[in-house]
Amino acid sequence: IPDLERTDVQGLLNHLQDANAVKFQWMKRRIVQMWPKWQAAISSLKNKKDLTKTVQKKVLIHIGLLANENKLHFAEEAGKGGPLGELVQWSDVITSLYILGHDITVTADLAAIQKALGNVVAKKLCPQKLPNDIDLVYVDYIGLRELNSKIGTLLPQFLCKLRVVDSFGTEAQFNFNLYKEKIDGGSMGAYGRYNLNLRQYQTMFPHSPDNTFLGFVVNVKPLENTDKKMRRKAKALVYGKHYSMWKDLPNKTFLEVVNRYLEVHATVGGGSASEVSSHLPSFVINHGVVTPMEVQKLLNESMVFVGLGFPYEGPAPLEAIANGCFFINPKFNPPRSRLNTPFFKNKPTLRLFTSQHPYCEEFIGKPHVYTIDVKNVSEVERVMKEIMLKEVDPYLPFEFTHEGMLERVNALVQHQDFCYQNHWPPLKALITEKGGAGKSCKDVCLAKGMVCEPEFFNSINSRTSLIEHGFPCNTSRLEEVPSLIAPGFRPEPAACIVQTQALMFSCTGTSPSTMRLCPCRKYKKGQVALCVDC
Ligand code: U2F
Repeated sequence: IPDLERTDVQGLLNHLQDANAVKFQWMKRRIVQMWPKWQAAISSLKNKKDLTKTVQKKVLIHIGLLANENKLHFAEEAGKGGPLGELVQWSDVITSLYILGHDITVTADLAAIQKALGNVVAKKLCPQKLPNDIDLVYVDYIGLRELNSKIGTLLPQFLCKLRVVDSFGTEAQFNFNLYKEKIDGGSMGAYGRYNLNLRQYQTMFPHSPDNTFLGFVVNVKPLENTDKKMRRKAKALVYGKHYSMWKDLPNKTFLEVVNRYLEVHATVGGGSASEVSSHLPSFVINHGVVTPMEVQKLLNESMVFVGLGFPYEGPAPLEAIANGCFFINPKFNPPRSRLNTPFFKNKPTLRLFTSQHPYCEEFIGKPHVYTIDVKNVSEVERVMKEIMLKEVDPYLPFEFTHEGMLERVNALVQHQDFCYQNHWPPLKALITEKGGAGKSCKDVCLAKGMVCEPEFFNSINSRTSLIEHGFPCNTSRLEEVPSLIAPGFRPEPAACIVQTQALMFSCTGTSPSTMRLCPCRKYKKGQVALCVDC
């Protein structure tokens, strides 16, 4: 039975202990600051859903990126312009699991996780003694690699319990360890090849339907009328909290255009004041890296939040839109990916980034988001003129609210089970669609207002199913192969393709000559990870 009466934040903070007090400092502050919102969200969810029937899970959480603080400096850099997206997500995942009443253990060093795992024998997990009372293990790629190399090869009974928190997503060809074809881009080295169910990779945004959208939450302060007036006083806030994000900008002219209309503010750190300011145009009013509360205040006073092209897919643009700003989202043409961009070179995905923030581009769009080529000064000028004449209301998709996250995490923890192959979402949600040649199932489903649901691939993976959906498979040759585009039909020479390797099912796989049969499902409005009746 879950403990659903956790009203005291101290109970959660007690779980975040480490000899190095800095490790959890930023996360603890976020948790304390958001605690009243979490409390309101769980009360609201309890009114809508009977949570007393849910099952309490024993959950181990290992934050690998903090366990390597001496090399990676995530915690130390948190207040100096270093990456915070990951700390945002970990804080929110931990808080969700705690508030939903689960029995959690949080570790951020190798010795601590070894202890938490219990029966670890001389660098190897002893199969007979595997701690079988642990239901779920949340870890990141860094932690997973470390477990594997320092503790020993992970056993199937343990692997199926993993949930790998993975910002940018992992595709089938990077996960299946016997994938034979050459993959363009960088190495496979650091990531991938774990043969997990792809839905065990849990992402920050709903960008990879093969994986699970886990998410995070966005802080909103309701706008007062006076704020709206202040906004007219016209500030722009630039998205870029480390001077390195400004240093390599090919062209800062567009900021000059913005500055013709608005005062340009920023929160940039990463070095001494003189080092930082040497990389900023002189008209930029720099506040230095500030606390999340101060970011929110600046956003409340700003009219527009301006992307520089990096960082990719962070939380900040959602915060800006939720606090009533327009977001100028730099468009990438050609799109960026592991084929042409060092940042993505070794990431386990071939996903194409058509802008700095694809979620804002695809899921939010106008009137909140302007995805434009910022090198094109006249386009920036046109957009600024348009923005100056407009008002926009704050907007936050439900899936990024505290309640939205609790609803989603609750559903995932209760229903996803990769050890006993529990089938979820239920098959009744399956809607099968035929795709045109060269189209991925992600695109085929999206074009019909749905999402690709990998859980259902198995149910449509047969000659019979291909025939039922109009492919001439009673007369064509049958190819039974491991394939990223199965099930599907290739007209020339005519062949029906059926999958023989479940780890190769892929929502994103395409071939110019093949039409795919796709497992789609509808989703709850504002909560893409869930379907209406599941
Ligand atoms: C992304 O990580 P970032 O940390 O660079 O993402 P941001 O969108 O900049 O913001 C993270 C948080 O930092 C806060 C802001 C956000 O909640 O309110 N913040 C702050 O506290 N003080 C400031 O002065 C400015 C911002 C992404 F999330 C990661 O997954 C990627 O690894 C990384 C690189 O692409 O980008």
